[in-house]
Amino acid sequence: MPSLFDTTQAGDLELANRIVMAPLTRNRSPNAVPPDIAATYYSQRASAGLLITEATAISHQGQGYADVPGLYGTEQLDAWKKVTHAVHEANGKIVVQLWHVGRVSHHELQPGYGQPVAPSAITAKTKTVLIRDGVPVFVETSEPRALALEELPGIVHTYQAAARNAVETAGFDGVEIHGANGYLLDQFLKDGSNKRTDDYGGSIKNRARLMLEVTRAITDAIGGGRTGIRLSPVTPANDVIDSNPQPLFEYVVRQLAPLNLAYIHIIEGATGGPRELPDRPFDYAALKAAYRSAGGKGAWMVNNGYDKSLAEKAVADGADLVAFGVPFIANPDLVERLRSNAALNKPDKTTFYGGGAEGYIDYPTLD
Ligand code: 8OZ
Repeated sequence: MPSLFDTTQAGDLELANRIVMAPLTRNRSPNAVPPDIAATYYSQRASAGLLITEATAISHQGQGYADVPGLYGTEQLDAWKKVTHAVHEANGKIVVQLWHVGRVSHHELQPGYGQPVAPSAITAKTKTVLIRDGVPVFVETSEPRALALEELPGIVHTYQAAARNAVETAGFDGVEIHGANGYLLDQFLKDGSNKRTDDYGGSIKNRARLMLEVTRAITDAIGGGRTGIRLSPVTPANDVIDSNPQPLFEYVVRQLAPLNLAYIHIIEGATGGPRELPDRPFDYAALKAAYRSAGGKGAWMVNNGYDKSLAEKAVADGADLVAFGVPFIANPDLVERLRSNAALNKPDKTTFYGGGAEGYIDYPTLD
């Protein structure tokens, strides 16, 4: 019976254990450049089998929140290089999460103060964060414009360029495509936000097209074995829902199967909330079976509200990797604490988003 603490393989990535640090937005990157202390923060957590960075914008257009990092400028890539170097020095593995927020943005964050972009011109009933007079404030997202058909190849190309830069310039071990939580690719996937009448809207096949084109472009550039993807079939995050997610997501994973991805990362239930949604049941075992029966060999990563006993049960039930989010904010040595059944530090929510070293690199480790 495999244990959480056993080594494993995810595509080309050899992992020291099955415990993954989930992507965690921290809003500490003014001008989209990760600070020097990000190298400390990530390397402190390098005993995780795999670190997934906070969501990182592939372009200025892909930005939706104040002080989140990017991966499209030289200064940003140089800063990430310091992070990957520090993690590798600590014998860790790190992939960067590639992010385009789509409509979850504000015109003040967009190039030329333009409108955010989306599959359809429908404003998300959700908030984003701006910094006003040095203080983070929540604001309504701006009305988006629908992307023209002619713009979509450029979006695919931008994802591909970001993946190439991530691996070749910034030194990441791979990338995770952020296909979850109501951002651009999820907006195209789900019928609540995609009302297009062209080849990218309507049928399941059409709504999944952009995500699959992006994934294929990335695997062509850096190899499937260094590419993962994150999906959230039923989360209500950022006001994006689908009327019939089971066949939609089973289609997606069947199409992903031949790409030989490193892993599929599934958020079960509502992101950061309940794992079960009574009004939106979803059969995750059937999803995984659809992937495997289509020949998918990537590691199956599960996420959302896991503790040690739930994680052990998941691994016993066939999950390959378990991603922990908030516990990693407060416990740089989470792997050792789980292994030795030590108490966990309590996270301080007031320092999750924004600020500096406090609540970022000052959580204590076991002696
Ligand atoms: C928390 C705050 C802002 C963004 C996600 C990238 O939900 C995020 C995010 C989380 O995937």
